[in-house]
Amino acid sequence: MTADHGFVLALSGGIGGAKLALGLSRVLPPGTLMVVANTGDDFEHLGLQISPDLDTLLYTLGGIDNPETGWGRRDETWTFMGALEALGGETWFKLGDGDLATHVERTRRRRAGESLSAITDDFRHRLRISSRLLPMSDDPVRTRLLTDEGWLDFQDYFVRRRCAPSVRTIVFDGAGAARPQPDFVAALADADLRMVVICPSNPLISIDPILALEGVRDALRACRAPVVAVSPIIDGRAVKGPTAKMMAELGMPVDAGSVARHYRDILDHYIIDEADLAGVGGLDAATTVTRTLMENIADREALARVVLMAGQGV
Ligand code: GDP
Ligand code: FO1
Repeated sequence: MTADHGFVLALSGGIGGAKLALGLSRVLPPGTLMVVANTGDDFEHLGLQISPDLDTLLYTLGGIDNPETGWGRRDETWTFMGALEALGGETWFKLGDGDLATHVERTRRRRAGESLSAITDDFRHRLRISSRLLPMSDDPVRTRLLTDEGWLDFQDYFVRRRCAPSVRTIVFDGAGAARPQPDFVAALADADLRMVVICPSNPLISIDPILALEGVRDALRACRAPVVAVSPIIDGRAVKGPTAKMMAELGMPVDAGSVARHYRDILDHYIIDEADLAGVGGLDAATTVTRTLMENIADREALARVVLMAGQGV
């Protein structure tokens, strides 16, 4: 991946990460953003291969995301789910009619032997997305959680049990054997790489699976380009989802500094919200304080610009 002014690599989970990825894609020259997505949330459901974070990024970058849920497609219809329910099928994981097409086509092409990367690349071209979008690996990695209710697969914990169980341990099954996506690895060593952005995603279940892949943490440490992270914690709370609850259950202080310490060995620059200024003393990384809540497109673009400036200043 080349461009006159180099390119930016973003590591992302789903909903929070996709907000900043969209901002970056809108302020960078076309074709100069590469987004690497967590696939630890992927699972097989109703015989279909579901990749929630990749799809959230595809729909968000493609401008067809659902602004109410953050996942799934805009203007969705639910005929399939209704018909499935009438037949007594499983309905705890909601698949809209348009979204269903993504899973059916992905599953067909995976069974025909295509890699997840190749399918994702084709999908993003068809959605006219100029940024590259890669799964962190083409090999299966499955996030599982040890909770007070025993071991749970990720979507059983997240969607079926609505993150209610208390988390004791998180594992990424397969991460030790999974090969990081080759273009991702090459990007980390590319002289044209301007910076790595860790999006404001859940560090424990969205970013850690990417960092758990063989060689990724070392490559980030060795990488000449600066690593800039944005805090997913604002005013000591998560904007959405279980990040704060999980941090507390795993014994981490629930504040923005705690996330920076989690990335301590790879982080050059940390971006925190104005509301968290008091809680981030003593960090090794340079710090920028700004508004980090992304409520609209202008917020996403403004934060993206701050991130890019921070990366230049390291
Ligand atoms: P998931 O995979 O769908 O759970 O999404 P991510 O892991 O990518 O993002 C979840 C995180 O995004 C949560 O910790 C939220 O606090 C964070 N988040 C969501 N919206 C915003 C926002 O506007 N600003 C910041 N700074 N964080 C956000
Ligand atoms: N999240 C939910 O909370 N409930 C759902 O019914 C649900 C369905 C769903 C369907 C497709 C898809 O790509 C994502 C979906 N999500 C749903 C999001 C969830 O799977 C994500 O893993 C989490 O948001 C964490 O990334």
